[in-house]
Amino acid sequence: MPDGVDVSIVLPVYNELGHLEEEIDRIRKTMDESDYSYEIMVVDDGSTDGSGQRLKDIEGIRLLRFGTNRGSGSARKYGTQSANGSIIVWTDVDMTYPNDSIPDLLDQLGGYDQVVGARTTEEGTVRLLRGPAKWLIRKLASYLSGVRIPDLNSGFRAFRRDVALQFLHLLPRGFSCVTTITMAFLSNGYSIKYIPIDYAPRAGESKFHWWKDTKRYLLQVLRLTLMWEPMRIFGPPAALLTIVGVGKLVYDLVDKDFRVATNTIVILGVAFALALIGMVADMLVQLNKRPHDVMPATIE
Ligand SMILES: Nc1nc2c(ncn2[C@@H]2O[C@H](COP(=O)(O)OP(=O)(O)O)[C@@H](O)[C@H]2O)c(=O)[nH]1
Ligand SMILES: [Mg+2]
Repeated sequence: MPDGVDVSIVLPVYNELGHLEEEIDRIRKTMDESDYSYEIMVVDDGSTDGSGQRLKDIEGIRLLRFGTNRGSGSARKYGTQSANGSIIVWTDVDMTYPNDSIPDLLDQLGGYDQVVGARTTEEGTVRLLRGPAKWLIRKLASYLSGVRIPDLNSGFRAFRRDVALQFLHLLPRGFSCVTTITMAFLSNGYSIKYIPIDYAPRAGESKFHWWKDTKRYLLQVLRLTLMWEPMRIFGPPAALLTIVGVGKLVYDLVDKDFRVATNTIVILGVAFALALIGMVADMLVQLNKRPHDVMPATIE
């Protein structure tokens, strides 16, 4: 495989035997027809259906195999780490994403640090439950990062490797790694462009567990916000309690003849504590800033 290719396409694989080659073939075909030089980097961790063996027989791909299963996030992380391309593409190997239009995705990257294919419909498993839960988490993430996010957990994206390397150590092992890379870029001043894509029914079985993985999504969004924008979590409740507490204090002073009620003191005390925690957290964020950020994408 050549060093210094334009694009590395990182494919996490876990039990996708039925359509593995079809996906790799259609990616190869579309990339061969494009002007981009590329490598395909497949990461299998402990597939039990023979995907790993099959991959060994496929020529012209770079293969990373782990004996222990850790999750798609871990696979994407190590794939990205060992990739040669200056641009990384992440996608699924399950026939859902329009992998035959990866060059179109790449064409959109100019002037941006990341391009994400935003799904217009939610075709996932347990759609009724997954839909509202994902909507809520997406709204929360939009508020917490201060940017509108049309699709928080799309698995179809291209981004600059040098920017992403700054955040690779933060990627969780599981599915919320796609959420993490979005929030890492947005919260650190990098740009993301969203383009609408179609999303096809999945071949084979989804590895997403609606309850376990949704819980992790939520936790990860909160964790990342605490890490980069803590005031967005502590600020609003502190402000609200201060307003309520001061209002109550004035009421006590005027109407209750200066006898300040216990609940007034409790409310003001909690407001003060929240503000203080927020400020200390914010100070930690400022102190931990990197001295040399990778510069955001410029326009020609
Ligand atoms: N290496 C590896 N890949 C995984 C693992 N879990 C899922 N994947 C792959 O990650 C991609 C996304 O998983 P998928 O089940 O489609 O999740 P969904 O799109 O959220 O339903 C697919 O290509 C899977 O084969 C894992 O534990 N290890
Ligand atoms: Mg999928």
